[in-house]
Amino acid sequence: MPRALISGFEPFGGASVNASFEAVRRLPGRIGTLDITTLQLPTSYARASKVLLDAIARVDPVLVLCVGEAGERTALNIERVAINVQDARIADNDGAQPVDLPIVDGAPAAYFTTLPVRAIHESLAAAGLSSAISNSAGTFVCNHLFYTLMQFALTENKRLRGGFLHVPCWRSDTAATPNGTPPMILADIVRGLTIVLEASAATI
Ligand code: PCA
Repeated sequence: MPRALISGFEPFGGASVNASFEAVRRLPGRIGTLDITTLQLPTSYARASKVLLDAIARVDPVLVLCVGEAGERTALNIERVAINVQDARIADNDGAQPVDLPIVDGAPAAYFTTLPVRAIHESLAAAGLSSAISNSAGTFVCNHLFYTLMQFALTENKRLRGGFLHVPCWRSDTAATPNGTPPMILADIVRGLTIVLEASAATI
């Protein structure tokens, strides 16, 4: 059975939970024909990619979906492109705050995802979920991880499909938005992940 590796992040920036891992850890062990392995990553420029690449070596997946929380976004954002920039507005969980630095010196400016962004967006919208194709994963740890994943996939493991999904903020304890309602309930974020994986598996 083909294996998929799905990662979420630990909380960062003083938050007590991270919607990405809250959703990822609720995925079933099997989705369609995919065998699912989940992983929590540190919100750390220095450590996140290493933990992911080690897990890829261990699990040997055909598909890797990394998921992160983007507090200001209200829709599921399937990311089209990762850029070779680290530029942090806040410190990561190790206290690192790089400014205007490349991720890999001399490497390409950007890599595209190898997931079918349009088909994923259309599947999410057809299921009634708020969705968008995003052309920027930012310049914080999520973009760094996404860039490292795509560089690995495109240069060292060409049968591996990879991509990144940003999900809205969700918190069980406090109101996530000024009017007190989170932009998306957790069950819908989990349903969205399942749909992203099904749409991605259809192209493998
Ligand atoms: N979101 C951050 C890093 C960890 C996460 O969940 C980001 O968008 O870069």
